[in-house]
Amino acid sequence: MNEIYSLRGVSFNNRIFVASGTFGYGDEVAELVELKRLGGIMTKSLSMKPRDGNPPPRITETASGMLNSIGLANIGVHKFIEEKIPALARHPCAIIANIAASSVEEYCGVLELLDPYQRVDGFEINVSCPNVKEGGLSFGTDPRKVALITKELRKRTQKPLIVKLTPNVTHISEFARAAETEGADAVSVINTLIGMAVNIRTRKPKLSTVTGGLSGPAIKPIALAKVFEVYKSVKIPVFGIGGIATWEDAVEFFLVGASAVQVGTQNFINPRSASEIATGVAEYCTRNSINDVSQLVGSCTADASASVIQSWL
Ligand code: RRO
Repeated sequence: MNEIYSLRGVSFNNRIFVASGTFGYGDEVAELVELKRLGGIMTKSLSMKPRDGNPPPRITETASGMLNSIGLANIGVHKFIEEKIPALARHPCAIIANIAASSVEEYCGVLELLDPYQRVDGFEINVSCPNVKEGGLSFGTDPRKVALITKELRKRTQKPLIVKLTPNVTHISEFARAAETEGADAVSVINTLIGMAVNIRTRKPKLSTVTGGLSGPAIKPIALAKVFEVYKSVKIPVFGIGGIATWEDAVEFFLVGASAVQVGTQNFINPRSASEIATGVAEYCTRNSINDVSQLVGSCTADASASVIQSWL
């Protein structure tokens, strides 16, 4: 079966990617994972200057999920260019640079610095970090800002531009349409959901920032509904993310309309999970005489008009 997936002229090994923030910059786990079995690596979000992130504790486990409040800790774009791009040169999978910023100017500046590097195959624009005071959700919850950021970045690159959306809004489809209208090639659906956990002995929140972003299997049903909503609302491809732990989960996302998927939290349990999921999806297709995953995309026979979300589409 044909596993290659293309977006704006860039070919990916397959449709299974690893989600930003769960795979570092791609070099840390390279020796553990068969990278040619991945469509690509979404890097940890990069900002212009290095950031230490939020104080600990910034990760806590919950039932079927994980709460994080990393706060955009990252090495900064300059160190990424100097140290990581050379180390990624021989990786046999795509590298998508995820960018997060606190102003439109910073998004543009980081993208302009990275765009000339051939090793950077495309961009994922994070307008959905739940754990920073400036930028993050203040952009991602205003469709006019999502439109403006997309428009400005589109002028500055011919590479794939993927906008990563937050589920922490009423109608995510409104934001997907804003990104599509201004030239995004795809949207990633979804970033983490705002959540909270409390230590009953100390009566204090378990995270230093009180709330954090919930990920893992706990959010899969929400992510599926959001992907379905967005798929029904836009023509550009959707990267489905949210609690994918097995190849069966990935197939569910394809069926509700994802053209590609990202494996996130599961990487912390098994860094090989994405490559194993890629193999599982390929075997499922072969068993079912499916020549290309595109035949699965959106083929869930759900009647959108029977759904309560119909009026949002
Ligand atoms: O670094 C983080 O706290 C973080 C980011 Br940038 C994001 O996009 N999503 C998330 O759950 N955490």
